[in-house]
Amino acid sequence: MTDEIQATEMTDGFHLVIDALKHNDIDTIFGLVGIPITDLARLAQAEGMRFIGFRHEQHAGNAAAIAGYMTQKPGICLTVSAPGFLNGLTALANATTNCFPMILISGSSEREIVDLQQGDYEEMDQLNAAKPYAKASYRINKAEDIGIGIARAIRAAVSGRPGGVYLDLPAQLLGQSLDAERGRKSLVKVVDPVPRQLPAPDSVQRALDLLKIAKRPLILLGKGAAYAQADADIRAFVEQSGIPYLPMSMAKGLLPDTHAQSASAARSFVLAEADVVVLIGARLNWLLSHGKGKTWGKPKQFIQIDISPTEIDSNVAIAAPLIGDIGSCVSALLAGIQSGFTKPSDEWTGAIAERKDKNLTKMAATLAHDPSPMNFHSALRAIRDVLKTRPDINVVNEGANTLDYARSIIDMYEPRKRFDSGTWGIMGIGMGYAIGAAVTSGLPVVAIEGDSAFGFSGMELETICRYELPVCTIVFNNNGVYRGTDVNPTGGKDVAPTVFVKNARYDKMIEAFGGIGYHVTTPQEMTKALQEAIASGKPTLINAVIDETAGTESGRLTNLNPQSKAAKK
Ligand code: ADP
Ligand code: TPW
Repeated sequence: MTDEIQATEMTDGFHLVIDALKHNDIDTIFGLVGIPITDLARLAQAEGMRFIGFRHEQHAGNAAAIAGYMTQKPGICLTVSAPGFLNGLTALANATTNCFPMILISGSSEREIVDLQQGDYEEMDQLNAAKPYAKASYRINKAEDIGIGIARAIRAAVSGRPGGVYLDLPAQLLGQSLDAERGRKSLVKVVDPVPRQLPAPDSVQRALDLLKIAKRPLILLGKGAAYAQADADIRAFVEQSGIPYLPMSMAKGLLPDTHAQSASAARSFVLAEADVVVLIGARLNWLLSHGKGKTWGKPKQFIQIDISPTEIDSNVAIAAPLIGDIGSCVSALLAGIQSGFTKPSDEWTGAIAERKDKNLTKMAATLAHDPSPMNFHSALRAIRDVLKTRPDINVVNEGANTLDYARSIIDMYEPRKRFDSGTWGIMGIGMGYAIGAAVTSGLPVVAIEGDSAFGFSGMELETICRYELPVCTIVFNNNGVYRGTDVNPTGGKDVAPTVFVKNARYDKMIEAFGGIGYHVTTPQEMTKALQEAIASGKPTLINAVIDETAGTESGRLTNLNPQSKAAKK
């Protein structure tokens, strides 16, 4: 009798997907339901996972990506087929570009109909569409392969250089049934998903030899260094070597921005003057002027630590590549300097300190102004002073001027607390990252958003309110993209391409969903509103009225605009 019952116990694709995720300690899915995955979301919740439902898949994907960055575990985004998948694909591509581990799981329509292009509901060849934008793409066709398929997706997302993985789940797979015992046995727990990768000893020696002859060394920390969670070794290497360092935007807080060796306030000077630069998890892409040109001034040699061998020599020749995981590479360098290293000369550190003092004094004077209407600086000064008292708070930041000014004015004190437009300079990460960060950390989030940037994901305020997340969104409202003063040269009825509705009240948007809105026009009001918002632990939005003339076109990227490039020729 017992044997008979056991023999008929069955499972199906839906259950196996959830079982396989849980078997690998994945406890949260970010997504948006519909055919064929609604029951998958329901089941996830019924089985004790968290399902966070969004209003648009791109933001669910961004939440998954940032969760992956914060935890080294792949964030999961679940979508329906074709349009839902495509909405999620932007986030997948952004995750791959930024080296964040995530898995986009999309339901898909019937293969035989899709492949013959017979016009199925939401028909699309999703697997091939995903391939160019993902680190890896897989489809599972048989229920007994779900265990291995999910294991493969997890390992692909987090091992080596992390990235976005696409996993295609055809509707018929989810409905397939399988003997429960066979199903259980088919699950795979990924062993050592992020293995250490030790650098070769001769590579370490080459790097140390170069570092030891450097006269004006500089360490550059990128978000790969923050991702690696090798915080103590990185700090020890910086402090014991005495080498000044520069954090890239998302590496801010890896060491507190107030650290004596931070050269952020003398950025242009150190980039131009350094003779040996140690890149730790930072690519020499556009954000670093490709490692050449005026920004980099005097000739220099690079030591580059990266897990991806093909990153080396991508833009300029690298004198000493160090391939391995950042923790292992940095601890090897640390051991090397502990057996003999002369700290950089007073001449070098003194020159940096002098520049820093000069620039910080200048910045303090700019920040001290109290213009009316409020500008980016005075608003950010108020925010900076409140955030100083809460170093545990996550900061999300996007926009043009809002991004550029906040990055330099808001100090970070703890690692992996700052999430921004990143490698693509993408707008639209705001609410997705904010939700992902709040859900993952259980701590408050302050999202500092240009009004244009906010618009890309603004509807997710409802998601924030629905899950009662402690997210305070600050909209820097200057009536448009970059600023609000452009005019239509024809004098016609349409406003200029960069201009929005004047004096919009974004605070009223959150009130529609039961959140708390604030409308502020002075730094004093900003301070009070932000303090209250954080203390409340509730979903809040501060509509901050910023001088509509204050912004510059493309913030600090004006030089990348084709018209300004052409003007220089
Ligand atoms: P940033 O934008 O802050 O300059 P990038 O995203 O350009 O940083 O660079 C991150 C780099 O870090 C990538 O080249 C990636 O391969 C590397 N990376 C990510 N994780 C690790 C790790 N655990 N160990 C070594 N390198 C890593
Ligand atoms: C997906 C182009 C770069 S910055 C920006 C846009 C539209 C908005 C700037 O205005 P905002 O900020 O947010 O009001 P501020 O402080 O200057 O007033 N679409 C995508 N990504 C990008 N980067 C753009 C468009 C862009």
